[in-house]
Amino acid sequence: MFKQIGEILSDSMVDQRVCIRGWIYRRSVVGGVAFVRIRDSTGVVQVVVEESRLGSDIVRTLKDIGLEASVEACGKVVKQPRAPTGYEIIADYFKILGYSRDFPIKGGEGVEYLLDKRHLVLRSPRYTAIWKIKHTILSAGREWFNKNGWWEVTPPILTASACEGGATLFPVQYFDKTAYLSQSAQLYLEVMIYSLEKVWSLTPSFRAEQSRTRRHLAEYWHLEAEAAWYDMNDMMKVAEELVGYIVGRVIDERRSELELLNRNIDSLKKALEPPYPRIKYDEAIEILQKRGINIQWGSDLGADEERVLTMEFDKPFFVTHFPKEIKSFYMKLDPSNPRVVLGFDLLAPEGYGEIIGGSQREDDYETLVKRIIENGYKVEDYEWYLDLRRYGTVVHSGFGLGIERLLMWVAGLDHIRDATPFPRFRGRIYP
Ligand code: NSS
Repeated sequence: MFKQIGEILSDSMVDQRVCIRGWIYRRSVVGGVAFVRIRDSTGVVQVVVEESRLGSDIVRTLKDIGLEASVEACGKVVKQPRAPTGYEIIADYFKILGYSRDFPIKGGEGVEYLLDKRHLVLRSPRYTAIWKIKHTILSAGREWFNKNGWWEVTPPILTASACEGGATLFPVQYFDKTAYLSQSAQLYLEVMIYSLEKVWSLTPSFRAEQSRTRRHLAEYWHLEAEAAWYDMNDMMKVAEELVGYIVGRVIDERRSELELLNRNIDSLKKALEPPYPRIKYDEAIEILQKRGINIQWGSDLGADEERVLTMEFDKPFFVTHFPKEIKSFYMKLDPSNPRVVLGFDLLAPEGYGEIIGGSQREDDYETLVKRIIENGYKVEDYEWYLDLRRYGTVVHSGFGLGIERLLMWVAGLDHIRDATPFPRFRGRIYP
């Protein structure tokens, strides 16, 4: 019966009669012959429709029809070096299933228009390649945790308190109260380690980011891990092994998609070899100052600063020991220098910057209460979280990996909106 296009693009199919179905991706009509490129989820093949075989009606229809009409076709496979994917089908049967008139994307449209037409744009081979790479990233991430003895858990999305600061919280009407969409599962994962010790989750996270940037979404997929008994270094090892494993799986399984996106695979391969370099925030500031960036100790590293730092490394690298003022309340203060926290970011090379944020958690009750107050939160909102320090506190650490950030780097995308089918930003929630 019907074959997928990917299956027929091979020498072993030459001279066989096959049937395919899909959508018209490109077409041209020269004299009495239509050259119709058809795509499905697996590839593109050229189908040759000749007036002399199939009549003039179908060729005339193909001349006028819009792109993206759905069709089915049968015919013999021939090798054709001049055809875009090396083979073509000489049709003995061709049928239009779903008409398309004046398909609204012709090339050269602006960003906002294309976002309005996102439901149609997503079909292009470029996006198809991106979704497949994302699939493999998700599958490899899950597999890494499952193979290494971690438990998957299901934290809530409707939450009562902030994890990553009040400024980016999305309030929602929750019966007669206000609740918030989760920014991170972390605080709930911290609860779960007292039951399962090593836990992970994959959930949507929400950030009401006020400005639109290349690397911020209002809704993104968050892969998070938390483990009892792990200190910061133990957790950084988890992060680098996880990332190395995911990148390895993508290179093995998604090579043709990476090639379609013109991704330099040799640069990506450098990430296959953990350990990744580690520098302290202090060194990061020194490097930036040497490179002529006007930044003082105590300032946060933004996208621009991170980009400069990534030029120093050809694989992912960690920045650690940030000033406590620029990091979250739950990060453990470094006992040897309590001005800084035992926190780490993992930055992707080639200009990409932060893909993971993590830390050892403050496990001391008194210090944590002080940190909650210092950060302007109400202690009563965190009583349940403080209970974890009252009843059998342990050393523990965790991190969160932004799936779209990782995908941006792995696939070599310029903008995070291309890393998710339906991007959400301030001012836009369509479609
Ligand atoms: O704010 S993070 O740096 N850290 C946390 O949320 C911790 N509570 C995670 C944890 O320890 N369990 O966010 C983690 C990652 C960050 O490195 C990015 O890769 C991604 O989440 N992230 C985002 N991706 C896309 N858009 C936005 N707005 C965004 N914010 C964070």
